[in-house]
Amino acid sequence: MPPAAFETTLLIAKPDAVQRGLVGEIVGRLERKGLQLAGMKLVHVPRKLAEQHYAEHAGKGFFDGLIAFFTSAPVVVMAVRGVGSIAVCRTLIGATNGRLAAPGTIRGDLGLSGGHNLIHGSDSPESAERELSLWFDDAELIDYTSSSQGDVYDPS
Ligand code: IDP
Repeated sequence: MPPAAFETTLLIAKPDAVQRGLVGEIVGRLERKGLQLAGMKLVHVPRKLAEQHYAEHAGKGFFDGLIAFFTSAPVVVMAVRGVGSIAVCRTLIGATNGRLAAPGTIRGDLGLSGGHNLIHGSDSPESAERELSLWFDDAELIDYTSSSQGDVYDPS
């Protein structure tokens, strides 16, 4: 397997995560994995931004409900860095429906819904690039080297 690239991905703790007080649990899982926060903010999402974020789902049966849910209460938007972070975060998040998501994943451990499923994560490098520029200005992303990297990325 070729070495994975150091990537930045876009994660959003959705309204249900904030309402249920699960933001700390979710961020804790990311930190314990060795991932690094590069940006983080609380946003009550305007409808237009929600529609832009979920543009690929426009016209689907669940779209109106998804936008209503996503704009119903604040979310926590995060830029998360690490080697292979896009795929790593998708693995940590688990399958879309909490009833089907594997135990050990965020959705598998913490929810039962297919729509109110706690967290969004970019699904490809292209999505990550698009979504990061949608949610963050460059100045909001902080570049720093974590002192834990020698342990997290030890090649052995
Ligand atoms: P993902 O979040 O696992 O990548 P997507 O297929 O990209 O899943 O769907 C985006 C979001 O739309 C889901 O996380 C979920 O909140 C919502 N969603 C997807 N499919 C359904 C559905 O069949 N019913 C209700 N909501 C759905």
